[in-house]
Amino acid sequence: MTLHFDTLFINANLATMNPQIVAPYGTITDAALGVKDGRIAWLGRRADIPNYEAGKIYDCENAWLTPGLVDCHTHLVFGGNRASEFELRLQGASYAKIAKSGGGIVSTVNATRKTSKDDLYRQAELRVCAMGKKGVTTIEIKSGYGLDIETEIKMLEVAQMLAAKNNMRIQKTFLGAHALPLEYKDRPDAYIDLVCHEILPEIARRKLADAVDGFCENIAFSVAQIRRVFEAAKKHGLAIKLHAEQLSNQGGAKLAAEFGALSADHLEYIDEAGVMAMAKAGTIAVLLPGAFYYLKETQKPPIDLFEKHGVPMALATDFNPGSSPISSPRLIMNMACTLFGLTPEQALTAITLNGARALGLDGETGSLAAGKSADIAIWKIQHPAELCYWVGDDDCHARVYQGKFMKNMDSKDG
Ligand code: DI6
Ligand code: FE
Repeated sequence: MTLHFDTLFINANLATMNPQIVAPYGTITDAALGVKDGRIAWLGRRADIPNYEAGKIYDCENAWLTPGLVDCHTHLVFGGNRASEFELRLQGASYAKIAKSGGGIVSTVNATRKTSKDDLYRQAELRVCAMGKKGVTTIEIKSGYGLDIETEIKMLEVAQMLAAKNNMRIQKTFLGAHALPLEYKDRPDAYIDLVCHEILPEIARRKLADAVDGFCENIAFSVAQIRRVFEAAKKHGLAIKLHAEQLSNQGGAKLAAEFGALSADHLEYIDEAGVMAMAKAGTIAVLLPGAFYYLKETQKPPIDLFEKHGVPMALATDFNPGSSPISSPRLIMNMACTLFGLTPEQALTAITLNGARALGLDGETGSLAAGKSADIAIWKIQHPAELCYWVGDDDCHARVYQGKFMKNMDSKDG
């Protein structure tokens, strides 16, 4: 039998992140990987390759191939920026205090409402391109800086346009319950009505979202209010995610688990009962050390409890203009190790396989395995731990998305 490949990568080291391969990182050294019709058709030791014909052969010169990185939690479509709030926070104002005095998320809502769709697109496209250079092949983008029907739709349409044009898989999440817009001041339940009865159904009708998210926090929405949003999401067949226990323990993670959420995110203040509920429901813990660092938080998420109860951990940038203006997944991996105590192998698993699980995409991407989409990042390193070790110089050498090869133009090597 002869295998036919469009492209065969040779002289590669594979960090497959496939849990069925027992070596650390699911490593296969002296490997080859064949791609056909955008999917991984074969991978293994080069010596074991069967008869094949290949349209192209790419010599990796001993580079490491990892799954394309999955950034499973971002807010990267937004207008304006919040550098002035950064200055205020450096002078001692807290994130919660700024939010309560009308700044924070609501100030980005004002800017996003005012920004045209084309301008939002242009700004977001630069961010997506920068992430592509850093080895990302899948990005989740949330709405939530509109908080009215027009702007929520505008944001999700921008996310959709980004997907079509940028060789990037984009998952869209509707985050209507992110903050209370000024026009609903002191009427949170009326705003939740608007989300559940008008905005969410219209977004579902237009197929603009894969999932629904909310911000369950004392500066945002209560468990009872988020419950109503989740009920509406269920009714429209949308997956569920939640910003939970970021600044206090509200019991959001338990609620998310009750609704079979794909993920609960942040989780600094989660307790053991919340972790156990997530374990039972198969809900992924998405850790966001960028926001923890940027807000100078001190309470860390309970990594030991996630490990004890077998809750898989994912990692993401949380790229947003307020609490995490950070577009580097590798900086986030470093922070996960230095601040939260993950091992480099856990960090890479978290931003590949478990990131895909947090989006319900692990059948499609997140590890190097035959049958999955050929989403690959190619790195000129000697060992995968270097992905967490170096800080600052974090571009990949080349990237493959659905079998399409893209070399980083400013890559220093050959
Ligand atoms: N938590 C976050 O980390 C982002 N949203 C949220 O609910 C921050 C959003 C922002 O500050 O603009
Ligand atoms: Fe967030």
